[in-house]
Amino acid sequence: MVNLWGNLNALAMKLHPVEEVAGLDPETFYQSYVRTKKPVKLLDYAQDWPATQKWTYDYLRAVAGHHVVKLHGAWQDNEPTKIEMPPVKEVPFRDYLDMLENDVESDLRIFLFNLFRLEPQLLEDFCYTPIMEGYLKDYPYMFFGCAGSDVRLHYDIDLSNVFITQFGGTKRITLFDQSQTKYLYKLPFTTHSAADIGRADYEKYPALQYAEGYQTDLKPGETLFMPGGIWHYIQYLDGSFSLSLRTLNPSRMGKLQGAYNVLVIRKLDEFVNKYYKNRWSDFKLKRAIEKTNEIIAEQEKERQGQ
Ligand SMILES: O=C(O)CCC(=O)C(=O)O
Ligand SMILES: [Fe+2]
Repeated sequence: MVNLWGNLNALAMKLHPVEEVAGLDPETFYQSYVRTKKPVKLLDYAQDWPATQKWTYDYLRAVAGHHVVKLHGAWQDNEPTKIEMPPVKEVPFRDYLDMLENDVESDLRIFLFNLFRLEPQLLEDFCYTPIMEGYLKDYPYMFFGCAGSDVRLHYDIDLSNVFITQFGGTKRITLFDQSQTKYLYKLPFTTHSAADIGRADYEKYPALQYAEGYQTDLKPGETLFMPGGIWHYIQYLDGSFSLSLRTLNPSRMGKLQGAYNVLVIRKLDEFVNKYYKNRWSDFKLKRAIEKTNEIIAEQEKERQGQ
């Protein structure tokens, strides 16, 4: 297991453990976690899935090793405010799986991978566990990452709920709910933070130290419920992979906001980016920093006035 980032807990952010539960009925789950938008680890969500035993690296190599896959590199190498990440190379899936199995340290990742379009028989190995309704069954996505890779702090643009089940190794997941957005240097017109919280620079991003969230190490067979709109930052401590199943945001407001983000905000960002490229990304970074620092200055003023 690698940890190239140091311990986030040692930093100023307050990070609480995520609750761990088993045996929840749908109503209790809804009332305690969906409605309140609280993350929770579901220890038995995947307990009846053949996948938890079957999806070894050998099995994936045998079933899908011949497909050519696109690998993405470190998100920091991609201009800090650019959202689209072009792949850095294409390799046979089996070669990449070798890297994961051998815990080769690298930034290389595969994200939002619908392996099931290529190999539909893999759909037999899991089910949409009926703890909640509204699964987006056309979008079962897999995420793969080498030991030492990380996923920038973001929330999912469509505001869907995510059930993320882990295979092959450990992932460290740091979460913040929407109340913390004011401390997280959100880039305007995106759902991404400008800050690299794995290597937090508190001089450039002082507000990060006020952020309060959760952190958990997700182990094989465990599932984390990430409620719609929750910020997540992910560190691959080992080469590993997971399956993310999504459900629609249960509130009408959430659905509308999600659709608006995807159809209007993202398109607008892409459009302006096309014409103004660097000026647009410089503007977004500047705004993210200014806005967050204004909030902090305001907060400090109030505190001193009390
Ligand atoms: O695990 C990963 O690599 C990213 C997962 C993620 O961001 C998601 O499921 O929304
Ligand atoms: Fe995500």
